[in-house]
Parts: sequence; C-alpha cells; structure tokens
Amino acid sequence: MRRLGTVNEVREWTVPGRVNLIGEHLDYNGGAVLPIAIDRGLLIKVRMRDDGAVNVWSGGRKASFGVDIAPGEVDDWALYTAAAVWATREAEVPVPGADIVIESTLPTGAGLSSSAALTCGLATALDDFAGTGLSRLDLARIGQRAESDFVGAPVGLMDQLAVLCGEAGHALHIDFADDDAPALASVPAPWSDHGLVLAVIDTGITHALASGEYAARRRECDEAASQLGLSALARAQVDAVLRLDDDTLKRRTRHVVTESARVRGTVKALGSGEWKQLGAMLSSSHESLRDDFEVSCPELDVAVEEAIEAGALGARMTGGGFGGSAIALLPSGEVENLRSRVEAQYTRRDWKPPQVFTASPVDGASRRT
Ligand code: GAF
Repeated sequence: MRRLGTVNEVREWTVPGRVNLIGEHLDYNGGAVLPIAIDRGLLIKVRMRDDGAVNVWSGGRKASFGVDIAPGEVDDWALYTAAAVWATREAEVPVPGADIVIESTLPTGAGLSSSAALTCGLATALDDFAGTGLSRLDLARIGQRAESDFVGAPVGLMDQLAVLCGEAGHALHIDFADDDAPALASVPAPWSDHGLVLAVIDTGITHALASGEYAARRRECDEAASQLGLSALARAQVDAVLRLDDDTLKRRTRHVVTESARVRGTVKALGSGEWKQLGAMLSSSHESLRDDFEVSCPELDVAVEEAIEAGALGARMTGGGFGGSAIALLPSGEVENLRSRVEAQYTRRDWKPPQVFTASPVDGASRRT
C-alpha cells in the first residue's frame, strides 16, 4: 500500500560519490565496469510538504519550483534536483512537495558522480517517504533518466549503480551484457592492507557531459557496432578493428576491446594481490582513453604523469573525461610527494591548483535517520 510520509518528519541520507577503478566508457557499450563508492559524498535532508512546492537549499542558496516541473523549465544550480523530482514522478512515485537540504563533501563537476549521488539520493528519499519500495536498479534508472531526459546528458548506468550499490572495502563489478538486468558482484579491494592508497587528483577542470563530446563518443560506438553487425560494441573481438575502414571508429573499438580485457585483468589482480599488474592496467587504460578514445585533456595527462613520477604503480583518468579527476594507486607514504609534484607542474603552467585526496571504498546510499 502506498503512504505519504509524515509532513514535518525530517529524514537524512548519506550518498557517496564514486571513482571508477577501471572500465571506462564501457557501460553504454554492453561491457563490464569496476567502480567504487567513495568516502566523499552528499548528505541529503528531506521533509515532505503537502502543497506541491519543492524548496531546495544548498551552499547558502535557495531555489523553489513546483512538483510538476518539466524539462526546460530550470537551468540554474537546482537543475539536478528538479530533474530528480521530475524523473521520480515519471516513475509514478507520488511526490506531494518537499523541502530539501543538500550538504556536500564532493567537488561538483570533478567527475566523481555528484550528479548521480544527487539524483539517486533524492529518488531514494522520495521513494522511501512514498513507501513505493522501488529496487536499487529502479532507483538507478530514475537517476539515469533525470540526467538523460531532463538535463540532456545521455549517460550510461554505471555511476547510479555505484552510488547506490557500492560496498565498503569492495569494488563493484557491473556487467552490462544484458541491458535489462545488469549483473552486480562485489570484489574485495584490499590495497590498504598492503600499504597502498587510492589517490584522487581533481584537476579543477569542470567536465560537462552535456557538452556534446560524450554523446559523440556514444554515437561513434553505436556506428562501429552497427558496421560490425553487433548489438553492442563490447561484444567485438580483437580482430574487429581490422574489419572497420574508418580510422576513428577503429580507435574507438580498440579502446572498448582492450579496456574490457583490462577490467578482467584487474579483477584477477585484485583477487591475487598482483598490485604491480593492476597498476600497469590502470596506466594502459589511461593511454587508451587518451590516444584511442580521445577523452583526456592536458591537465589529466600531467596528473597521471606526475603520479607515476611520484611512485604510483599506475594512474589514469576516471569517469567521462574532458576534465574531472585522475586516480593513482600508490604507496601511502607518497601522497604528499604526489601532491607537491602535481601542484608544481600546474603552477608552472599557470593552471589553477589541483585538489589531491585519498579515497576508500564505502557503502552505497543509506538512510541515517
Ligand atoms: C560518465 C557517465 F555518466 C557514465 O555512464 C560512464 O559512461 C562514464 O562517464 C564513462 O565510463 O561518468
């Protein structure tokens, strides 16, 4: 039975961001990916209203709109909140009105899935108040729909599942071979037991997936799959590259094929503690994203190069690219070295200072009160 939550009762959710360990641009190609939910994220406080109004407060700002908000009617900082309310109602979850407060330890536009954390966190909260009992997959799809149909960024489903289904101490292996039913499995990620940390280098270059390049990569992958007679490009075999004429499509396909192999290799390396091999796969993933998929940028490349100089076993850009963050797996004692090297190189080039911090795998979205 559906019930509306009590007006005036405040409920709180913590929702992590994510870094993708490896498996980039594979979710929408029917491949497998390996993200972790991280110990930075959002605190979302929600109270139901019964007057059809939505008020949202964040970072000292306030915005208001009606629950019947439609795509195209909001384009300011409240865009993703409005998108989440719209997509949640589209999924037939009743939303009578809400007061929403958002606090964040996650840099926005840093490629760490602040958008998925917000849309999925809000969908989770609104579903909880309404008592609709949607599954985590349903909630992830609401978050995806908010971004694709309201915001205009045609994202895959990796980030949403990562922030909802991540598990502390584990990476989340998500296989998108069956688009209707992605297969999820937790993989132990015990690098901290071996003196290693995962560092995040936020370049400060805001990535905007709606800018067109991300959609262009999706179109190219679809075109390559269609020329190869495949339903999804991740089904391609190594020799597929030889069967394509267009140089760009060849390189996009080579990334998808080699990255899929690296995901398999990384799962194996995590299981056997082969950290050097794991690091090598991270670095070759970056080269592939830089040269074949062409989604890196100078700030990411410098971050990766300096991480290797600082003693990282491997480093790569993470997320959609075109800015955002890089990650590096390195001995815990080298984080300060990494920070000072990257800062020095950024200063030398007159780039704004990067932010360097470590990230650990945590649980997905959960209700605090
Ligand atoms: C972004 C998208 F939102 C994801 O769906 C995924 O495609 C990623 O880029 C690249 O792996 O984060």
